[in-house]
Amino acid sequence: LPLTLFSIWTLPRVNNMDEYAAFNFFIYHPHKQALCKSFLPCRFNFRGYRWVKAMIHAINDINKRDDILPNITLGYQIYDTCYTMSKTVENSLAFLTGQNETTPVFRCSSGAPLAAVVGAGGSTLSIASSRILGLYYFPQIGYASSSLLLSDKYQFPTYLRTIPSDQVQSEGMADLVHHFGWKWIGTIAADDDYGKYGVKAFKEKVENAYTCIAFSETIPKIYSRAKILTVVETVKLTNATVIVVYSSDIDFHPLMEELIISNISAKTWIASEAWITSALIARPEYFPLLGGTIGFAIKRGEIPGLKEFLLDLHPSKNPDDDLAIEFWQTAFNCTWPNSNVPYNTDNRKNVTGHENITDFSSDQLCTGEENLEDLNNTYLDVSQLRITYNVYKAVFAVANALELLRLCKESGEAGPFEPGNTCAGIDDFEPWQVCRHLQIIIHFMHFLDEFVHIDEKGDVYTPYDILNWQRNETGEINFVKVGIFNMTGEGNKEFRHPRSTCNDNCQPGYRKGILQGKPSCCYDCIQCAEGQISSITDARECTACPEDHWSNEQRSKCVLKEVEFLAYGEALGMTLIALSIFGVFVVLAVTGVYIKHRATPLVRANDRDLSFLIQYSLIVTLLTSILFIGKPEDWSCQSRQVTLALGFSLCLSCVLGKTVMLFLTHLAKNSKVAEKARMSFKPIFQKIIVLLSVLTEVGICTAYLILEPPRMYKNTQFTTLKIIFECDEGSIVYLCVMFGFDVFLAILCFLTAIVSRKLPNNFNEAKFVTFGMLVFFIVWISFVPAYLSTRGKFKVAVEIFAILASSFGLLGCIFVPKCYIILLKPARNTEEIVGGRATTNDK
Ligand code: TCR
Repeated sequence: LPLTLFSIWTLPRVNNMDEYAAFNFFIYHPHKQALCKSFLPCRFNFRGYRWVKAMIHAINDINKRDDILPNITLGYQIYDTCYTMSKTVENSLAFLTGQNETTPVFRCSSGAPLAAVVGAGGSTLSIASSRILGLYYFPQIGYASSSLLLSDKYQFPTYLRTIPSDQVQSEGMADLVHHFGWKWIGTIAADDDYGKYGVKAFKEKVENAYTCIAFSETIPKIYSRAKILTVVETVKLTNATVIVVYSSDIDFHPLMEELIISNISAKTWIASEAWITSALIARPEYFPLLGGTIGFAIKRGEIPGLKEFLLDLHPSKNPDDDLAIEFWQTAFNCTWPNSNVPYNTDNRKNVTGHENITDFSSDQLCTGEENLEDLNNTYLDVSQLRITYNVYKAVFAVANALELLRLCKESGEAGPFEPGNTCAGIDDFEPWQVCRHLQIIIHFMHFLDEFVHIDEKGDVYTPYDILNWQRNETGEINFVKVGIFNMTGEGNKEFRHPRSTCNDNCQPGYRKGILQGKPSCCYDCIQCAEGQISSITDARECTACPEDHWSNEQRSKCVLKEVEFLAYGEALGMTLIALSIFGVFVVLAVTGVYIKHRATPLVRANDRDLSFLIQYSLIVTLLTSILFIGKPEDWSCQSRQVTLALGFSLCLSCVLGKTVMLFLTHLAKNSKVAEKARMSFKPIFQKIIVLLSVLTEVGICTAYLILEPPRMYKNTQFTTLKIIFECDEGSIVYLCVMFGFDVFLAILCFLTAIVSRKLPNNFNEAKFVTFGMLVFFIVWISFVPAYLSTRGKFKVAVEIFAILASSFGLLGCIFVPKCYIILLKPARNTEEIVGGRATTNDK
């Protein structure tokens, strides 16, 4: 009992298949040389031999035993597969035929030698036939089988073809997908060597970091509605809008029917060569679904005289031509009389179960008068000769090879066959010899106008047309050539441009966020954080804006931050300036009054010069408020606080000069010593107080400006959206000392004034100074919390407000009452009332 085929020889892996195939072509001869031995590096496989020995041993054991298979002896045959496909198939045949060597005759019934096989159609069929034909080195030329598998010359040594391998088409599809930026693609493949390997090659080419496969479905080879419906469901649910279909029209059709029923639309279909121009699919009723389909078609060709030949068909020409009769019956829906060709039943139509079986067993008999030219079907349509043209080419290739073979003998030159450079004769040749000639011819065959080149793998390479389905005015589908794919990637770019992505792209301002467990084409879009931007779609990350920039609201651009400061132009700034100028005019008015009435007792009392100085200092303080407005600069930052402090120190020291005088007067009422002191207190001393105070303040200010001066500062911390221009005060300590000195003067003023407030002389000057000081304190005490709690330009406004308020306070309390008397109550402006003694100093 022969058990199995065993391998005891193996072939080491060959890296370069081409070399291998070429080698194979030259020396293989099935009858003279065992294939196995022609492979040079054939080594004995000890492991395999151990397996063989184990089997023999097991059989021997079983034969010896009585408890199993008593009285029966097992036998065996061992075949060497050489670890090769062809040897395995051959051995299987040998095993089944019971002969040691399978010996085909390569002759047809008439005795004529067989030359070659053209076909089969589909890849799966070609593969099956090629396994056997290859075994005997029988030439085979395919015209439509485009599966990549057939390029494998190890498995299919004698297979050549006139259609390019799907490798090219898949590459073209991938290019197309990349060209349009589609990122999320669905694939549907027929369940055969064409669909599966085509899609596989497509996937390998198309998939990258940005392009993913949304789904991969297969159309069953044997009709199953349930399976088709799952495909339909997938198509319905997917958000991929581009779907690649690698299938023959016949396999695709049932799916098409279901897709139409389920009303799917808004998909872009990418058609493989097998259905792009198929009349079965390109039907107006499918247009809502398939409109706009883009697909690849092999080059079109013209076959001279084909149309006439096609028309030259009539069943009466040859009563044995069953195919012609069947054609006629189907085309004209009639029955050919006196023939046993069955009525045609179109099984395709009812496979989906949606259409009733169309039975063509028409009662009508064919008359033979039917006119072929009236027929409007694909048979007569010679406008899209693509596969047809390939068939034509294939036949020509065989004929040319045979011609070469014939010439070889007749020319008497050295032939290609070893040993001895012999030739074969046209009436006596071996298949492998035809093969060899085919190999030669096909490398440089001029066919019609075209140069056909078939490479070592038996593949031709022709450019593909890129076709687009468009509907013409009459509602028919036109295959519009929109481009060419010829591996150099040049294509036509005038397509409409549908999108196909797993999710919407991330807009600028967003970045991609990984979704756990999903393909890389499905992602989240996460908005960039504030201050960060992404300016492109589908950015991987956000970038931070430079320091003085900030992200806009969409986070797509960095924009200059808004700058904030109290500007001259704005309402608040203008109001404050107006107030300060107004104050200056009031002071000037007071000065005017004082100058005009400079000789009157009231003005002369308690040192007129000090009064003028106070007015002057008030002008200074009022005007410094203007320094606070406008865009801060180093100089304005440095001058504003210092000027203010100096202004106040001048003002307050002058007031102090006055109140010290009043204070002494007050004391003098009660003690002789004080009286003496007051008498000796010359007006010059008042000025000395002023001078000393101002000099002290100048000293502090100078130190401040030299050691740690204020500077302009762009504050970005407080808010991210704005840059606040403000002054960095430098040293807080100096600042405090500077203003502290003013406060110290103010307190002295206040104290001396409050003590002497009851003095009647000098028109209650002490009382008004007390009020003035109170106003001053209230303003500046309330200033502190207000200042600390505001930000940006309002902080500055608060300070200006305090300056203006305190200046107006002093102005109002010290000068307004006096002006009132000077101008309106001159009667009271006399020595007696003003206070004689106090005024003595002025003389
Ligand atoms: N290769 C397919 C069969 C096929 C076909 C066609 C069938 C092709 N083009 C056109 C009918 C019409 C391409 C295969 O199976 O390899």
